[in-house]
Amino acid sequence: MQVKQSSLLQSAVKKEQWPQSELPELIMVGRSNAGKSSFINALCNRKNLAYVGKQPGKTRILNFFLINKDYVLVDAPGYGYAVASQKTTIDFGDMMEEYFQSRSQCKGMVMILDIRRKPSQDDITMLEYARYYQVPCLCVLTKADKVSNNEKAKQKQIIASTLRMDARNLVVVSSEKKVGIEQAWERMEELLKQEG
Ligand SMILES: Nc1nc2c(ncn2[C@@H]2O[C@H](COP(=O)(O)OP(=O)(O)OP(=O)(O)O)[C@@H](O)[C@H]2O)c(=O)[nH]1
Ligand SMILES: [Mg+2]
Repeated sequence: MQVKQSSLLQSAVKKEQWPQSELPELIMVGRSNAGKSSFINALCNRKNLAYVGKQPGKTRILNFFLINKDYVLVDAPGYGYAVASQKTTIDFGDMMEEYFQSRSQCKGMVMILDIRRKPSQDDITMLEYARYYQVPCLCVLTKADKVSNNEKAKQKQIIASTLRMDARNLVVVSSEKKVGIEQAWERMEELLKQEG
């Protein structure tokens, strides 16, 4: 997909601030530092649209991005940040449940995972939320530039089996080297164009 225009539609700390848009929307989730913001930047061919933090766990809000006036991508806060308090973790779960429950324009969840790491319990829990609310999921394995081809294939298998997902629902990308971004858009557009 050619992204001609992308902009921050809204930064929201609470539900009342979520934009009223009726455009199809995808929520991007992943543990802190997995590479969500970098992936959104790569998708939009922008350097600094979504904030790429040097310090993990910086983004504590939902950022809604408008893409070509057609779609909305939501950058969710990274979870699993080591020093996040118990309270923050609970708030995060509440926020996601609130989002899935009430955001009927949400067409899917895109989970960003660092290809080098085994998915965490938090990743599994996020997928369970989405499955519970019948939100389709796509997994994007990023930072592919950091591993060999052998390692890529091996990690893909490990990640698919840990998450109990079909390996076909995993897309391998590098936001840094702009590899796999077009394929990721294709899969994301399939989700965005679903009826209902
Ligand atoms: N080599 C390489 N580094 C990457 C890639 N994607 C992200 N990074 C790096 O990984 C770090 C974290 O990336 P972010 O995009 O900020 O991660 P995030 O998931 O948005 O993190 P939070 O907002 O803290 O949850 C940054 O230093 C990025 O430069 C990639 O494809 N390749
Ligand atoms: Mg981020």
